Amino acid sequence: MKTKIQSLRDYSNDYHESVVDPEKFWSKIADNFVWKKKWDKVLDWDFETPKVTWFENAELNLTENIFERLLPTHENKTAIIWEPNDSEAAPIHLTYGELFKATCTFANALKAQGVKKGDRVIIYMPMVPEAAVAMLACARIGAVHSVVFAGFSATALADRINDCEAKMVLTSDGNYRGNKNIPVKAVVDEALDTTQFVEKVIVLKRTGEKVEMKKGRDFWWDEALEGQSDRHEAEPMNAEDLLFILYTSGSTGKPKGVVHTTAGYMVFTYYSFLNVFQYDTDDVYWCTADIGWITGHSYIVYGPLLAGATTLMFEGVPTYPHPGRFWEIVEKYKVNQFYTAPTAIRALQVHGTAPLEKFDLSSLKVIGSVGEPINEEAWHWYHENVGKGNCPLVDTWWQTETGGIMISPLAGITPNKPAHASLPLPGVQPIIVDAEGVELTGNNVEGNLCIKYPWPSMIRTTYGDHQRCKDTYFSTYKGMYFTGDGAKRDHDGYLRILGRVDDVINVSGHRMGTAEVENAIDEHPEVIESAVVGYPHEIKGQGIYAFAICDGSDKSPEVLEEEIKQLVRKIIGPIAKPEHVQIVSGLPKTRSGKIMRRILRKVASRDLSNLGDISTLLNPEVVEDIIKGAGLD
Ligand code: 7RM
Repeated sequence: MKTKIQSLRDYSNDYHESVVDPEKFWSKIADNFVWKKKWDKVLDWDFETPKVTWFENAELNLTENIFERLLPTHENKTAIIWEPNDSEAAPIHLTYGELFKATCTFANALKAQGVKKGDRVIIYMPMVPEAAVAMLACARIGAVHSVVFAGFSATALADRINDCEAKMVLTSDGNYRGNKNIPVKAVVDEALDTTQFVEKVIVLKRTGEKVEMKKGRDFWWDEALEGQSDRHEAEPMNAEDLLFILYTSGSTGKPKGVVHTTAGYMVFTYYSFLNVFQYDTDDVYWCTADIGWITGHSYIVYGPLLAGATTLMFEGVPTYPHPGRFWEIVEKYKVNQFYTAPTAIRALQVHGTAPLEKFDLSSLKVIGSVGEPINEEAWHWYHENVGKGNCPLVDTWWQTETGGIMISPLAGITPNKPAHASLPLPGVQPIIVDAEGVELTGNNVEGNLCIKYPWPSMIRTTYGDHQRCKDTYFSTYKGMYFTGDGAKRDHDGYLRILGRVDDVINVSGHRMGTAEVENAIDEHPEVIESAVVGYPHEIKGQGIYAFAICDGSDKSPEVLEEEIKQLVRKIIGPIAKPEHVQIVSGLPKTRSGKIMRRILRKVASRDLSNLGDISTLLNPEVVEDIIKGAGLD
């Protein structure tokens, strides 16, 4: 069996084999890698506990499968191209040979600072090559990285540090993002005031601004590297040893630490990268995500590097210094595969096609989308203007919890259907169920999306709280992994993802739990109760709309609204700041005291049709007030 699928027929055959004999299928893919010790059993699982073990008792180090395995043929091939925020500044090209040395040197530096196998290391950094090196160095020594998006607040960072009891934080002085310079080290300092686990902080000089360095705790990156050897013997890891923790929002409580382990994640990110993007040996591949999200982990760093690809990393934002920046970069590096989010497409769509026409995009072979459902209009705009009508568009559906792409066309192989994630990858067994969990077979069905069989890169647990993993993903429907998304299978059997069916809002491809935002709002001393919902937003996909009761406050609603917005920004970060805050006299409640979000969603969407029956509410009179307050009467 070839690893790379080359035709629809290959796809059908491989898909069939992966379902009939998953263990044989995945063991053949795993044979591409170097193992210090082979597995005793490919898969052991039950979705009740839940417990999932891939490649049981095997030993390996993921970075050996990037470096030692590929160096004989890839020593001088570019591994990472780094394009800085400032378009005039010099880019960096790192070959596989250079990246290996950088990884080993930093691995030795981490060890010298006391980091051991199993320790948790927080990476709170800009999009610079050192961030990728840091991830790889952790994997090299067996430390567990947890990358925190550098746009999160000190409180959000502190919560994550405390949850995983991180021993070290890797950060930078500042972070260039478009015309902004974000003082990240200052945020780390503030976070560390409320945590007790972190012993050392290593700080990369990026912007050169003055930062406070705490003696004995804070060290400069260069200082930490001094005198360290560029050779390092990889730590042998068990297949199921933790590779990383990545925090993500759900419908309840604080963000959960999604745990990914070594071998299964390695096998699946490699396999999915090669097949979805149809990467060829000399291609230049670019994914515009941030390494703070799962897309950055799987498809900027691990998948591409395991496949020996050239992966481009961009520090900046799509519209700086001009709205053609993405296309300028595509031309500059002759990018072949370009992978971005619908929100970025819609934001660029606003500028029309003029910025696109200035640049030569003829190198593009494949364009991709991820993070949220792509609407048909954006799909066509992207396909026609960026892909010039002749690049396959891969609409890739997956999640932090799935580790890798689950449902997607394979570029140039699966016939393209606008706004359809289309077909599952080999080894992935999605099903659509009704509210009772009964599988809806056949075509033309719509319901909740579940996965009924394990895949190698699936979530193993939520860090420190296995019960929460069980409750969130394996309890809604017995014996299945529940995605939280709705989906439809059309008359051709192609899947279309309809978006979240739980209390998760997808803002510009970033997941926000309504409960998380409500908790932040409730910190305001004058807020008695709040409710948060999502509503359709032209560019962001969804926007955040908050309702808050502030009885007895002397402040004007305008003042309260602004204070609440700023508070959420402070507690979680700019991405969670509500677009709208409406001060209300009450929230619509059912007789059992539950907030009727359905009504609030209608108000937030400015669509009062089919409001439904409100007579069963405990307080039907507040609905009129809310409608009036929203200016909809
Ligand atoms: C990769 C990523 C996961 C949630 C997921 C969906 C939504 C992601 C698509 C999509 C429709 C897509 N991980 N989602 N990709 N919806 N079509 N191609 O985004 O954990 O941050 O978010 O994102 O709702 O459950 S994530």
